[in-house]
Amino acid sequence: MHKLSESDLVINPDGSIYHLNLLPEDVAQTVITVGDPDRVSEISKLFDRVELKKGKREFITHTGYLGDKRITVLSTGIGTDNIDIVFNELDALVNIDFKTREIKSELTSLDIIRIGTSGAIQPDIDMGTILVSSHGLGLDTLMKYYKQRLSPEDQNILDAVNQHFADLPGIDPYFTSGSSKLLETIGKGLQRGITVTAPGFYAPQGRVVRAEGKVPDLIGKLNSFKYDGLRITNLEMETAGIYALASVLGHNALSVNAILASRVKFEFSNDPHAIVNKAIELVLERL
Ligand code: R1P
Repeated sequence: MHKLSESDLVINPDGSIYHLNLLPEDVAQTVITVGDPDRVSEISKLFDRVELKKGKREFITHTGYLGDKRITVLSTGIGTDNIDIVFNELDALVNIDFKTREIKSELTSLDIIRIGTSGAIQPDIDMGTILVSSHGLGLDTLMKYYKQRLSPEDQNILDAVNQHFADLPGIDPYFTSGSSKLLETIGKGLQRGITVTAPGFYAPQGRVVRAEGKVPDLIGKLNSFKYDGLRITNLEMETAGIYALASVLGHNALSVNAILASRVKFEFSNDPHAIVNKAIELVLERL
């Protein structure tokens, strides 16, 4: 069996994984990820019992129980560079034996649900909508570094995206479906669509403040894509990385988006907390 080196898998002197600062027994089979570290306690305060609170940098973790169900809620911070760390370390915590540094013979699939904020890019999607990502389309470069195997259907959709994006030089997206199991349970009856994951918040999402963007009409380009009833519905900064790495590592992932803004009507909610709380309550009820 291959033994992972001390520099490939960094374990702290207390036996915890390098960035997340967690021990293998700290992680539940159901994991909720959020971008904002303050959102962790907004979720765990709804648990019946919290058994553990740990953290390091932007990675705050609370594990507890909702009834009999053990749940871990963990903040990732912003962006797919953080998703790279969180997903590799979560996977290591459940699928690598930290004593022998070998991959376990029986692998665990976690159920991982992102609850995050997002902006709509279709005019019929109102602020306050809770939308699940049927797929993630990544405009960042994370998946340039991992081998990904796409289903034939996902490959067809990605081919159509590439054709649609042919006049956007330098943008070479990756594409992954969400977990069909979680879409049918937690995502049941909710609005769905392809979520675009951007490598930034301003020009990479078509915003203009002072620095001039160089992709003309990015939002128009994204919201005019159509494939067999599918369309791009919203923009944020983690979903595609979550879906792609979950699929590479064999975990089930779903992204639940609290729509705080309309990027086509140029509106931003005056009560973002209420929308995020609605998404949290909906997910916890369905777990
Ligand atoms: C940008 O403001 C952040 O908000 C969204 C984006 O994906 C990005 O992380 O998600 P969170 O509310 O989960 O942080």
